[in-house]
Amino acid sequence: MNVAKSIDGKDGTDVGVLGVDVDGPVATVSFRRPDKRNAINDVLLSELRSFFSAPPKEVRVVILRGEGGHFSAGLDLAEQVHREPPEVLRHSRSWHALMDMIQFGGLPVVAVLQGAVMGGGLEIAATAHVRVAEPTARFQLPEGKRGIFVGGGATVRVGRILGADRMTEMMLTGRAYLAEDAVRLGLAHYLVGEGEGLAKARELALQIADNATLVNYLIIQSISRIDDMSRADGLYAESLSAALSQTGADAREGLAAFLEKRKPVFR
Ligand code: 1HE
Repeated sequence: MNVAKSIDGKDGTDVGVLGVDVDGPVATVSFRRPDKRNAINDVLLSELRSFFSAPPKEVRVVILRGEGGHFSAGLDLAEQVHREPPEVLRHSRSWHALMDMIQFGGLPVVAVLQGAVMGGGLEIAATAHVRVAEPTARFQLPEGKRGIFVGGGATVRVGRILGADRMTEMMLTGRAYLAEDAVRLGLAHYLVGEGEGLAKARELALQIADNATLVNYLIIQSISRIDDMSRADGLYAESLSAALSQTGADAREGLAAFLEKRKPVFR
């Protein structure tokens, strides 16, 4: 099923700037504003929200990518007009809600990172559970250079990947991390050759889709949430997740398949 839409509406405004292509259990979701380096405007935000709030039932894994050689150059600066503090607060909180929806919506997300992975683009990339970088990828938080602070979740997500110290330096100097450094620092998990990102993402997505959906759900929810907990609470939450996963049909199938030397088939 391909429900991708065209980029320009009749009135000249952007509509349909998110392509969605469902192939088996994998949905490939593409930012489609290549002329604007996939800068995130309100239409794109709203289409992302629509997709992640009700993904097609058959989808078990999502691939997130940008068209035209860039993941995303971040917030659409052309849309930024002067706003009063309460409006900025609401705007930032709406990004947070969407980023949480992507990270904790229940579907594993694999991101293909090429070209600009900047500002809000890096904030979106950091919600993905698996990140594949091509050699062209440049990871940057240029907000400091634009006279603003981050507002789409970078302090929590990028800050926890890099550590507060590195993120502070990254924002103060506006430096870009290239793909090799990004893998070393954890901003990406895989480095592949130019043009190989989507194929690698698909290979990983299909592997992930083979897992039991409950186990994928627990991996996505529990590990990150336990990271926010005290040691004692984290261990208790781990036991609850184990209790949920080890008592159902998936566990019986996984165990039986191992003993029978075959590939498990999960629901
Ligand atoms: C944009 C944007 C954008 C490109 N908003 N229009 N993000 C940034 O500060 C990054 C700003 N962008 C750049 O630094 C460069 O565009 C790139 C390094 C990404 C790419 O450079 P290049 O030479 O390939 O392209 P270009 O000629 O700079 O840009 C092509 C077009 O895309 C041009 O439009 P045109 O109509 O003149 O052709 C650019 O204006 C447009 N474009 N990036 C709007 N970001 C939740 S808070 C998050 C806060 C942030 O994300 S702040 C960081 C914003």
